[in-house]
Amino acid sequence: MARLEILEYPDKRLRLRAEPVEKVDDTVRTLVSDMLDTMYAAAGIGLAATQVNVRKRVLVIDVSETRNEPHVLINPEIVHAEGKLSSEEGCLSVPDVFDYVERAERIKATYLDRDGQPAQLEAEDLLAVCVQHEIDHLDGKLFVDYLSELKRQRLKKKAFKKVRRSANEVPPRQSISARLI
Ligand code: K2U
Ligand code: ZN
Repeated sequence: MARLEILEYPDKRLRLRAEPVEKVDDTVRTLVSDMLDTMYAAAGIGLAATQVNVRKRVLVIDVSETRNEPHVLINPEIVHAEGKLSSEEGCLSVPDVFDYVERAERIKATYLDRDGQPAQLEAEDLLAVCVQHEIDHLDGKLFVDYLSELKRQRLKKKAFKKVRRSANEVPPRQSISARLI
């Protein structure tokens, strides 16, 4: 079981659309285990394969207090949605940004489970919001895309500054002699 690197906005790979899983085999099951490891380690309640740079339509969720009731959805599709719910969202791929997003209050989704068997999930409230948030990731969409243009411009500017700062912090490639004391 491994903890995977989580891509962070504005990484363009977060914008790639994930492809359907053709066969739920051991490779997919290993990915699911690693995604669950990564989600729990990051204290998240959901994680999509896109966030760990894997372009497969796989997501994991655990909204339980006890952190031991995982949902694994492969090739998820929302087949029914109703109601409206505005709730504060965050994202492991957009650190330190939290804002309100309106989504469907209740959904029904079809998917394949870890054994490749067709299944369906009826969800409401936080679980419904999380499923929609994670499926957005599989479509290359982030929750910040629902914010106002002004908010998006501000957080984009801040994110690019962070990327430039971290690039400058990486020690320039030095000759060996320069590294000797
Ligand atoms: O997709 C993710 O990044 C995981 C989200 C799932 C989620 C977002 C909004 C509404 C419901 C679920 C995170 O788990 S949100 C919570 C969070 C955010 C940053 C750091 C830790 C936890
Ligand atoms: Zn997210």
